[in-house]
Amino acid sequence: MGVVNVTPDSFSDGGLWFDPKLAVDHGFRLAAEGADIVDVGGESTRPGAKRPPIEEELRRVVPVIRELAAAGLTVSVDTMRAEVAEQALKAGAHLVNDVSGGLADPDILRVVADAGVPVVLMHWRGHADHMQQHTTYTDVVTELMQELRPRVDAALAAGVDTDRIVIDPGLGFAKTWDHNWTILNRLREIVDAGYPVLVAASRKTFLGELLADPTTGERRPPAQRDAATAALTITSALDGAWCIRVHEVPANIDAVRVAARLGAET
Ligand code: PMM
Repeated sequence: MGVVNVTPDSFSDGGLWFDPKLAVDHGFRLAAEGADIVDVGGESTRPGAKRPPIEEELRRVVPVIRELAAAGLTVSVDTMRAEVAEQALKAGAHLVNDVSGGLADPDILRVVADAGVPVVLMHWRGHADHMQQHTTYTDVVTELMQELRPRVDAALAAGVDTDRIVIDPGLGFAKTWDHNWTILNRLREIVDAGYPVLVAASRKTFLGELLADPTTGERRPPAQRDAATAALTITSALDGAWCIRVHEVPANIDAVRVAARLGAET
């Protein structure tokens, strides 16, 4: 899954694809490079981010989705709002990626059920302006799974088919950097729950911190975290992830192919 952030303020590529024409071109590029799904989002979820008004989110994503879907791409909409999901699906989106797992706007699950499309339910404990105040866990993997299960149940209760549900541990969302590493180390436990798993480690801050300059201590900038992202793509694919969400496709496609070949030996 390749990421198109139609936002002025995403941590990973803030503002680069804010112009709709550039966003569309970027979506085509990601698909040409091999992304099976292009994920279009209009709300930055970086820690501390303020939410855009709904009209602004619609204005950002709907035209981009319409154009990419009309050209035959498989498009997902990265939104927490039912109305945005509904308009995105009308514009041709095929999948809803809700980082709140249906918690921010529960009506989104009805929209997904009515449309008969797949949904990504991510583990989430609150909006970006306060999520890093909710990073207390005794056992992060056990607890995130305990908190995801009711989200899956809510989706099923809304009428979403069980085979259209994808789960996501939500790296960086109400997680410390250490939590992210623990989750990635124990990804198989999440895969073992039986739902397809999406992993989105791409360019996240815990990688910038790991790769900080040893002399200055300066964090590695987001655009220089792609090799580390690809390394995690290999481990995640080997652990059984269904989808890897990334900003930069070519190295990650190669990583998936390496993992597939290694996996074929076992
Ligand atoms: N992370 C971001 C945005 N959308 N969607 C899912 N399913 N999982 C994630 O971890 C996730 C997401 C963070 O921002 P980015 O678009 O700049 O990567």
